[in-house]
Amino acid sequence: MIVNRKNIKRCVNFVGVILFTIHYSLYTVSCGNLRKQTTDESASMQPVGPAFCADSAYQYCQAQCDFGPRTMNSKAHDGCEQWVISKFKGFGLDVIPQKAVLKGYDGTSLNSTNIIASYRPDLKERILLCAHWDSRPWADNDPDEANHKTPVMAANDGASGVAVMLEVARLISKDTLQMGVDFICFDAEDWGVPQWSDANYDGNTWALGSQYWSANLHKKGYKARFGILLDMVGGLGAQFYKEALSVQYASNIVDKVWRAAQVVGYGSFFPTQIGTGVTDDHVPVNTKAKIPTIDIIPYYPNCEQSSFGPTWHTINDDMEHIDKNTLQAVGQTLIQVIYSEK
Ligand code: AHN
Ligand code: ZN
Repeated sequence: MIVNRKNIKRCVNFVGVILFTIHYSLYTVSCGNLRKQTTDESASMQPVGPAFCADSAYQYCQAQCDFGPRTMNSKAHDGCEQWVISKFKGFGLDVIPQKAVLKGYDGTSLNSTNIIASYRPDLKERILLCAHWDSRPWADNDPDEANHKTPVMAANDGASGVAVMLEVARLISKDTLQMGVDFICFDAEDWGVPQWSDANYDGNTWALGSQYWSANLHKKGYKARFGILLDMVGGLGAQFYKEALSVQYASNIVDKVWRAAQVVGYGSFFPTQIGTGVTDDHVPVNTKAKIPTIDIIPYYPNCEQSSFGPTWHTINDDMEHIDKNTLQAVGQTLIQVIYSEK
């Protein structure tokens, strides 16, 4: 076997999974079984809440990809929109589709829908989870230039975040939490100026859906205690270093989430070092909506293709490169954060 960096990472993941399985077998029998609950103050120091089911999240990822690339103004985009809405509604959540026609970097009109799904909309105390659901229309970072105008399947860069949110929604819908949770699927995140374009680079050409929502909240005066953005949370070999802007805007939330990852046994996926800062959906949510929000996004310090990983904006961002272990690490960490919040 050729030992390259990928293989080493696989081995590291594998050891992590074994340790996790031993640790978790104390609490769970299989996906779907509730683990021990505690009521005392030490609750957040030990695993709490249901077992996140990565098989289920993986299926939600696959289901989105089965529509094809969900690029703006496409049939696949419309089909997936209806599917995501019906899934959240099926879990008993209130869903608001927020429609807007947004302008792309070249003036193209983008028919956009932010999908907002609310668990216990009656409660004032709320947590916000978010991810983008659109696919990049161009694989402009592909090693082969011939692919630079081919749409990206976006299994990781799009579907994975929504998949993890759907699995969290499915699990919490079976409980009566004393905390509201909002799930926002932002549209039109990935229409930023392509590398092959002559247009001037402008950071504001990304994250169009979240910019719109932040300036036009779905409910007047909407507030959340904090927000967590999920971006590319299913990639093989992913590690989530602390994203630099998250540390700047909401360091206490970063600490809370990274600690939760440790408690559930996934600290190896969440190094405590700081990675790069990323222009992403959490920026307008912080600066415009004023909700302290962090970004869980991978950082590959040694990857030549991209610091977001080898498949970023390439035609290889497909289900073949999704790892259930990564989905599990992020999903269980979120469950820990949600069930620890009082
Ligand atoms: C920049 O490349 C500046 N931001 C990337 C945000 C992004 C794109 N996330 C996923 N796709
Ligand atoms: Zn992208």
